[in-house]
Amino acid sequence: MRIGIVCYPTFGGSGVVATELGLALAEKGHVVHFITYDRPVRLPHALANVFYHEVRVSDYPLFDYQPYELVLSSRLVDVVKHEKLDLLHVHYAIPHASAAWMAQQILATHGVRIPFITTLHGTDITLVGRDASFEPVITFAIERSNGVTAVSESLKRDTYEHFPVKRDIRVIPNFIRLDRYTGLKTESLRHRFAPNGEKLLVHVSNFRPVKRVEDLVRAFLIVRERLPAKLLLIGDGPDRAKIETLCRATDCETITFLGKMTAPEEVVANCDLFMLASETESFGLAALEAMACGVPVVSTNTGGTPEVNTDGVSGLLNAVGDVEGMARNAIDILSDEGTLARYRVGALQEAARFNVDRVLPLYESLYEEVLADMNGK
Ligand code: GMT
Repeated sequence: MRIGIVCYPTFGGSGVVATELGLALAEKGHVVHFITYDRPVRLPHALANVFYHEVRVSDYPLFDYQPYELVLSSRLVDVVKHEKLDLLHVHYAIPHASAAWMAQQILATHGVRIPFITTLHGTDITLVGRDASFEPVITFAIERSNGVTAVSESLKRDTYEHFPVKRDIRVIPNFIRLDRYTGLKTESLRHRFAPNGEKLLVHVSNFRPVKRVEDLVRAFLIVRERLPAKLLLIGDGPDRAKIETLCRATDCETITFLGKMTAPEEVVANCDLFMLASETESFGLAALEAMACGVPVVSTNTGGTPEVNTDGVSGLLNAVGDVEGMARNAIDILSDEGTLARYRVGALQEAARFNVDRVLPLYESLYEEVLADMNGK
């Protein structure tokens, strides 16, 4: 099959999943064309069956806002026609689903029929999408997509709750390639960050308000009172300066900011516990990546997170904002080596539910169904 993938090329989970999906499809012999405004951060160069098309928006002085969606639609028309694509798969509804619909309509006038699938990732529905100014377009684009998937049961429920959508939405969870997360332990990294055998806690995110990074830092400060521990913060975003100020005021010795990383798992795999304090999280890919490294997770119990982090097996869950509870759970896991070892095994075992070999066929079947529908079979 010849597939076009549209996604955000940044560090966000939706772009990571879209990239990994494209790579896995290419490995199985499909031809994959990424159509994005920048090269996806996790997309390696020069791979068989993988192509990249940049969507370049010119900076005309007339526009206060550049018409990205129109340029994307035009690029999709061009790539679909010239690369003879069979199907488009767009990740994140805004504005990719409506851009794909427009491209589909234009292509029809050229005698080209192509279906598009929209994967809803989370904030396109739960945060950005709930903005009333987007609602009519998102509802329309979801209804007109030839297939729609959501990354968790929770996100599927949220979509029906917040949008007047009637159509079927299929849950296909995010996935990881388990083999990519093995063999990443290095003594040198532990020695660098925890030279005296401290427990290493870690968090990865885009430091947006929805991640409530302050909660997990405050939980860590309680943990540190009870056992020798360090906290590594990976990623960057709008709340980083605020969190840095908090850390400087309380403790700069045990908290380290590592900034954005293209392969955070190289650090995460050497840690003892992953912390996620999000207000809402449709899935929690960063938590799944930690579990795939055999690192247990203390997270909030919001959105789709409980579908990923199984309470009492791969980690422990708390209500949003329950800082003391998060600290208590972290201490429970970390203060006994037997308990930590049990959670490590549990994390790996639960991560295996989301291995690529289980999830990729779900996308491939959907592609086949959608193509058969379009061809009237
Ligand atoms: O978490 C973000 O703010 C980024 C966003 C994205 O589009 O990359 O993440 C969403 O999609 C991820 C991949 O499906 C999910 O793992 C995240 O849980 C989801 N984020 C939220 O729901 C807040």
